[in-house]
This record gives sequence, C-alpha cells and structure tokens, in this order.
Amino acid sequence: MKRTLLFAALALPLAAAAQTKWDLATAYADTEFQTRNVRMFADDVKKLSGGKLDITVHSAGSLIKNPELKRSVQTGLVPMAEFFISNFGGENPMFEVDAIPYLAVNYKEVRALWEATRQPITEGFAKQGIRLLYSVPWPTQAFYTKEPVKSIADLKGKKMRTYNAQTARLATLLGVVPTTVQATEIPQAFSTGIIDLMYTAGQTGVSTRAWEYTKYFYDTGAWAPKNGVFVNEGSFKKLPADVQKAMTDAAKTAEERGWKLSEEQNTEAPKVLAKNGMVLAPLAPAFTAELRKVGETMLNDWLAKAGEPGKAVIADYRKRVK
Ligand code: PCA
Repeated sequence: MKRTLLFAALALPLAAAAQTKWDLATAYADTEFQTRNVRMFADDVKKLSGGKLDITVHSAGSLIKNPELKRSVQTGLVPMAEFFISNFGGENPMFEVDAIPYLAVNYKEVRALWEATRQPITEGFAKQGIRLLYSVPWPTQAFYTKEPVKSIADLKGKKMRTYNAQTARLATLLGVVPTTVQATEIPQAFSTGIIDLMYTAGQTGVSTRAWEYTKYFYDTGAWAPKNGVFVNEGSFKKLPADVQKAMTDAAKTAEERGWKLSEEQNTEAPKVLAKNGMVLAPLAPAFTAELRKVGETMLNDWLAKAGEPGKAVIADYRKRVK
C-alpha cells in the first residue's frame, strides 16, 4: 500500500510534464446544448491525445465576456474559444450569412448553406490567425412575447432583446427598439423591464426559463445561426502532430454530434416550454408575410455588402437546395 502511494507520488510530476493544459472560453451557460457539446469535445481531445492535452471549458462568460472572445483567441490570450459567428459580420459579411431571415428555413437548407459557405468562412478566419474547428447551428429562432402578436403593428415601440448587429437590424426593420442583452442575462433583463420580448432558439428559452416572463412562443423557423469553436493557429501549430490530429478528429465528431443535438432540441425544447405553460402559437399569415419582406430586405442589403463572393455563395447554395 505504502509502496503504491510512493509510486503514485513519483509518477505524478512526470505525467504532469507531458500534459499541456489549455483554457477554452465560451459565453454560454452549461444548460445550453452547445456548451454540453463543447465539454464532450474537450473530453474527446483528452482521450484521443492520450491525456496529452487537457482543455478546461470556462462557460457563461466566466473567463472572457462574449464581445471579447474572438479578439482573445486571435491575440492568443486564450488558445481556444467558442463564439457566435454572426457577431463578426462587420469584419467579413460571410460571417453573418447564417443570420439572414428566411434564407435557410430547415435543417436541410441550413446544412446546404453551411456546405456552400464553410470554405470562405474558414478562410476568412484563417486570414485573422484563427482556425475554425467545428460549427453547430442553434435551433431555429423564435419570438417570445408577453402578448399575442398578429402582425408587426403589435410589436411597435417595444424593446426587443438582440444579440448582434443582424438582430439589431431586424429589430429596426420591425419597428421595435433593439436592446443588447447577453443570453446569460436574459431573465434579469426581463425582470427589470429592460426588454419586453426576445428572439432566440427554443432551447435558449428553456435554458433561461422563458415561461417566467413571457407567454407566447412563435417559432419563425426563419434562420439557425451558428456557433463556432476556434483555436489560435500559432498555438495549434505548436502542438505535436498526434495532438493536432486528436483535436481535428474530435472536432469532426463534435460537429456531427452537435448538429444532431441541435435538431433534437429544435423539436424537444418547444415541448418543454409548453409543459411550463407557454403557448406555442402559430405565426399569423400577415406576420409571416411581413417577416419574409424583412428577410428579403436583409438579403438584398447583405448581397450589396458581400459583392461577387456573396453572390457566388448564394448561387451555390440555391443550387444545393433545388
Ligand atoms: N441562442 C443564443 C444565440 C442564438 C440562440 O439561439 C442567444 O440567444 O444568445
């Protein structure tokens, strides 16, 4: 017994020396499926690398706040981060192609859009010194309101929670007041009256207990924006080849698993909302027509910004969903 202990004590520093410890920062809470998937990814990297790389996941903005995540991984402040890709449409329009309402309205289309844009998006980040390891969509975006909505007129002047420039633009086009609130701060923003309604996935509604401050759930199915998990390219290159492979293999698995989880949540989360008393209300035809118009405007704006490469990916996408 004594001997085993002594052996263990001697073995420890050796094992520790061979192990690299990294941090991965994300803005989202542990209750979100995206975070669960990131944690499984970190476990897989550890297993596949034979324990050589141990990634600690820091969730809910506990290490780095949402707006700082990309810059932090770019400058190497943290080697890895997960962030919401369309937050950075201002740097490269390609990054926000998945945040245009009614461009891709089901998982088949969302996947086709990803297949048509993965390369330019990956290259865009590579130019900035970060490697996109995998990307997973949030379930389709839905309105959460306190009162029933028959058309845009019912929303006029209300304060809507937004999470990036695209949703702020959407809010402006709807005639509501955009108010930036991080996902983890949604309950507090409702209870203090900073926002009257929000627009997010059913899953995020479950994670933030939307039934405690809203009543109606309108799933538009209009878009499924994506998160990405990133590594600083310089840090990645310094890893031994077998650890690099462990990371890219684990990323492939995480992407497949994540898409499955996302699709599952897309049907399961609304049931949880209903069980807790929310009304799963159908979108009124007038409201749908108005939203589609807003979507068209946003697509045209995007095409004007994204130029020839933008036109090319949309044409490629349209071919894929024909
Ligand atoms: N949930 C995250 C991003 C999009 C989503 O569905 C949020 O609301 O911040």
